Amino acid sequence: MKLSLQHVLIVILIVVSVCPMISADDGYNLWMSYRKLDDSAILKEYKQAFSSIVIEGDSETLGIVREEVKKGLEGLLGADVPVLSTLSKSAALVIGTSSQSQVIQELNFSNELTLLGRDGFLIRSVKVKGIPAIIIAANEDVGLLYGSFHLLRLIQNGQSLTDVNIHSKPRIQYRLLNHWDNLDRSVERGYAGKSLWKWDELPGTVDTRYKDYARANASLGINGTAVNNVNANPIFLTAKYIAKLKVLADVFRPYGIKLFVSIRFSSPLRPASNRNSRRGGIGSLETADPLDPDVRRWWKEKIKEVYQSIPDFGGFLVKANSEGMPGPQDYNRSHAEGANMLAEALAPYGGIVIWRAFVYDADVDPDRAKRAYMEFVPLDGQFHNNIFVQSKNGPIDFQPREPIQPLFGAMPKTPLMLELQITQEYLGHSKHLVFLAPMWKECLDFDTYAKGQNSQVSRVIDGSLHNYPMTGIAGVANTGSDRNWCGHLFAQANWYAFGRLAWDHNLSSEEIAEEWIRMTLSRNDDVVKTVKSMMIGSWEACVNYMTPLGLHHIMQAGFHYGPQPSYAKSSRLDWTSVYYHRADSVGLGFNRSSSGSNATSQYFPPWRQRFDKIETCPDEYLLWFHHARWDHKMQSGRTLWDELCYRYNIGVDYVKEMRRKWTTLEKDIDPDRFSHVQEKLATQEKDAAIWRDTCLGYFQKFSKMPIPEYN
Ligand code: GCV
Repeated sequence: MKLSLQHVLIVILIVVSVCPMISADDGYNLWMSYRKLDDSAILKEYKQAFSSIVIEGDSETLGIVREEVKKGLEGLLGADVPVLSTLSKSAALVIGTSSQSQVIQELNFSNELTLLGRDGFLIRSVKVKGIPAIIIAANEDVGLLYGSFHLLRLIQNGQSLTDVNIHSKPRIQYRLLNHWDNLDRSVERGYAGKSLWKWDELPGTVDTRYKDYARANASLGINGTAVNNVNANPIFLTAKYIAKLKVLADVFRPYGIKLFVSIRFSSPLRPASNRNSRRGGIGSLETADPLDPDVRRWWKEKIKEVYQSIPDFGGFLVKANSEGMPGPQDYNRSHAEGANMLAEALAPYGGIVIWRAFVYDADVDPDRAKRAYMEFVPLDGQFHNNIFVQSKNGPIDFQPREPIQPLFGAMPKTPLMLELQITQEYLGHSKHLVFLAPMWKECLDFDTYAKGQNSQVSRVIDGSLHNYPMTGIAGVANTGSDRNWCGHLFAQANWYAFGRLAWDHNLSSEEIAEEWIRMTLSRNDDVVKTVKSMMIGSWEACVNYMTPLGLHHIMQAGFHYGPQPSYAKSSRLDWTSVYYHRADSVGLGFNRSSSGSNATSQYFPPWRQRFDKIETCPDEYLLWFHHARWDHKMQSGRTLWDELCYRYNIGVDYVKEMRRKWTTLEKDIDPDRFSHVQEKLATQEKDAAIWRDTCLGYFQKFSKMPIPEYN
């Protein structure tokens, strides 16, 4: 069939006009949809300020900057904004480093720039030969990239740029995502579809999504990613896979992102006969003993091979002697000896080791919460200086609420990297709306008292407390191949919040939520207010309907979604629920005080005493540290039993209220995203009630008390 030019034009017109409608609201663009601003006064200000963009210099990163700023400004202003290489006569946005841009050089910001390091940037309104300009200046191109995203964020949030003067640099050096992605594209604890990485297509086919992923991370300042599961398959270090990793590293590089790999400690060994085994390797050695010369040689050669393909390779993430993974203790060597062997081999290339402290060997202590501290604190000072010990925020395992892991503050000679979980393994997967910034802030702001008052966890991990030679934070990613990346639209806010806090842990949850809402959903003040009010209390609500008052680890075995407080039979006692809640006719909770496991002694005073005494222990952690009587008087004046019932109920009520609030936004949110969230909230409400009813029904068998009327 022959098509006339007219037909072709009609088809093109239809496609062009329909496509944006389909793709505009599917969540793919995350917080970077750059919808046109509607406030006419601010629009006028921006239009005047940005009649053109001037970028001097050339590099792959600058190419990205050019494209992003043009796309962003044109979308937001709804006008053409030309990119020029020199300043014309009208106001412009000028972007450059002093080494590549004459305008920036002449402005002579060198003193200020030296304070901003490799990643920092300056955004300032100035006059260049009488012409008003807003400049983004940095020492490196990647700083310009971060600065450009920041400027676009300010504009998306409608902030006035008159007399703008911003200096920004990250408080933490390594800001990483950790993917628990497997070779077969399944994602351990992933709830957003398959893994983004298409290993069977690489290195030949490069999915365009890799770039979009890198762009999203760069927009937040995330500068590294460990692409595979910590329950690592050693195959990632074979030549075949190094070639695939190289392609990813090449895509990520201009976005300022370094590639890291999770390794299996036993990689030098022969492959295991059972493919599903967590032991075995890809080599031909009989041992993986870190002090064995052949083993050390094996790693040196392997690391050399990696760096030949990926010269800026970040390093290794290691889960060793944990949950069946091999490690140095298999050869009677310490974690430090194992980590040091790898660190020595990586050091000549500038690579680092991230050694996880997520260990809970039952032989160390009967209380799981104490084990990591007991294994790692004695090793402080024994790790090479290119090693991080990476620890989860709490002593157990990313539970809805945990007190902080007492390692923070207790290892002054070892850089500790904080590991947070963005994916909602224990917080309702991608079915529940739970904004995690308040949880992470609670951890970051917690004062450990390691060196007296003002020894917050944030100061441990940003290095200011102990002068660490390097600093880091990692988030277990919640991304997948779902069109909207994270499964739940609101789970995007957790990726966003992680990145923003990694850059600046002083930001408040409210600020972060507000930015995200304005950039993603709506700039209407009433909508912003309503959505923010839903998000801010959603974590506390989830704690209430799942594990209030310090309860923990009472979820469905394996799947980790619904409740299963009755779970009592497992190959390991510390995988059951009854081990943790210890409900009996007297009361509820795990006695970790000095009359119990004495985990309270791992904290610095005054927390040690405060947690230890039931009278002074905060209600939030009561059942974490104490076996409290059912009639124990809580701070509210209620008995423990009544308070438990109350908390479960207010948790569920919060979800009901979120659902009601969301319904009021029907006319303000596009239909696709509106109904997507509405359906999720309905599921959340139903499942929150299941949590409440199951847990209260179960605990009532012990308390033998009536469930009070609740309004
Ligand atoms: C990657 C918990 C999770 C596991 C995870 C482990 C870890 O046990 O349930 O899926 O394994 O933590 O952090 O290593």
